[in-house]
Amino acid sequence: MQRAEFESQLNELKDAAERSLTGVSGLEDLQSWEREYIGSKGSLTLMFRALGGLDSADRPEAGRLLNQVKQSLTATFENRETELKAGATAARLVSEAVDVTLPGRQPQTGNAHPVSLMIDELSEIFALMGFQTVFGPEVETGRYNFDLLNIPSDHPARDVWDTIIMDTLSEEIVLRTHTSPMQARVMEESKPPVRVIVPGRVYRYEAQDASHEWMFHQLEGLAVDSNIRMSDLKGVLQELARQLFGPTRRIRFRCDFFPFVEPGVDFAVDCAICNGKGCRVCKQSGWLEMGGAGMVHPRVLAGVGIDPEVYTGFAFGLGIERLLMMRYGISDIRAFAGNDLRFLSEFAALTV
Ligand code: YSA
Repeated sequence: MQRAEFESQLNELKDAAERSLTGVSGLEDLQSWEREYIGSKGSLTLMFRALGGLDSADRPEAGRLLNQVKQSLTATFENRETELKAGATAARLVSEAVDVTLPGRQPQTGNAHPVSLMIDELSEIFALMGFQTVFGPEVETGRYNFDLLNIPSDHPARDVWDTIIMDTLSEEIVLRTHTSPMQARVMEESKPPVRVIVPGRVYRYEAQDASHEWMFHQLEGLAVDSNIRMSDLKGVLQELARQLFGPTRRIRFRCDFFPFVEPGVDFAVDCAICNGKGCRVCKQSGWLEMGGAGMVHPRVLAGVGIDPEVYTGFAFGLGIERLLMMRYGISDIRAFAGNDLRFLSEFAALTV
C-alpha cells in the first residue's frame, strides 16, 4: 500500500469514528464503539498491521500519524465515557431521590386506659392527704374476702357479693369481690397510724348491663389511728369530690349497712352537670352515688390484733368505672372493657 492511500484510509477511519461517537448515548453503545474502533480487534489495530505493507521509508511518519489518531480517539472516548457515567449517576440519584420535605408517617401509638389514668389521678389526690397507694391479690381466700371483714360463712350478707369461687375443697379460694380484703391484710402487716388506698380489679358473678360489669375496679380507702372520727371520713371524701368534680361540690351521707363498718353509709356527690337540680345523668335526684363507707367495725380491728379501745378508723370503697362515667358522661360501663379504639383513644390527650 502507498503512504497516500494509507493516510487517506486513516483520515476516513478517524472521521467515521468521531461521527459514530457523537451518536453514542449509553455506556453499552460506547463499549461497542470501543471494540469497533480502538479495541484489540478494532479498525485501528488493523491499520497498525497495515503499516508493515508500507515502504520502510514511509513507515515512521505513517506510524506517528497512526499513534496521533489513536491518542486522539482514545482521549475522545475517555471524555465521552466520563460524561456518560456522570449522566448515569445523576439519573440514578434522581430515581433514588427521597423527598425529605414530605411529612413523615405517624406511627400508631397507644395511650393509657381511662381506668389507669383515673387510678393515677386518685393516687395523686390521696397522696396529698397523706395516703399511700398499695396493691393486693385478685385471688383471695374466704378468710380475707369475708371472715376478717365480719362476714362469717353463714352470714346473710355473704349473699350480697355474688362470688366467683375458684376452689371449695381445702380453703375457700375466690376472685375477690371487693378491695376491702386489703383492709385486713394492711392492718395485719402494719400498726397504726395507717393511711392507705387500694386500687384494683374485682370480680362478681353478675349479669352485665349499662351500669354493672362482672369485672370492674374499686378504690378502697383506710385510715386507722387514735381518735379518727366520722368527720375525718367526711372531710376526706369531700376533698375527693372537689378534686374530681370541682371546688363547689358537696357530698351526702346516708345510712347503709356493711358488716365491716359501724356506722355505715353510702356517699354521693351533688351532680356537677345540673348543680344538684336534677337531670338525666343523676336521674333527676341531684346526687351521684360514689360508694360505701363507714367507721371500721371494732370486730374487724380486734380480728387483726388492733385494740378497738385505743384505735378507731374509717374506710370507704368506690367504683372507679362509675367515677369515670360520672365525670365524662359515659352512659354504658361496658365501654371500658370493650376494646373499641374509638372510645379508648378519646383519652389519648390525658396520657402523659
Ligand atoms: C363499704 C364500706 C367500707 O368501709 C369499705 C368499702 C365499702 C365498699 C364495699 N366493699 C362494696 O364493695 N360495696 S358495693 O358492693 O356497694 O360496691 C362499691 C362500689 O362499687 C359501688 O358503689 C359501685 O360504684 C361499684 N360497683 C359495685 N358493683 C358494681 C360496681 N361497678 C360496676 N359494676 C358492678 N357490678
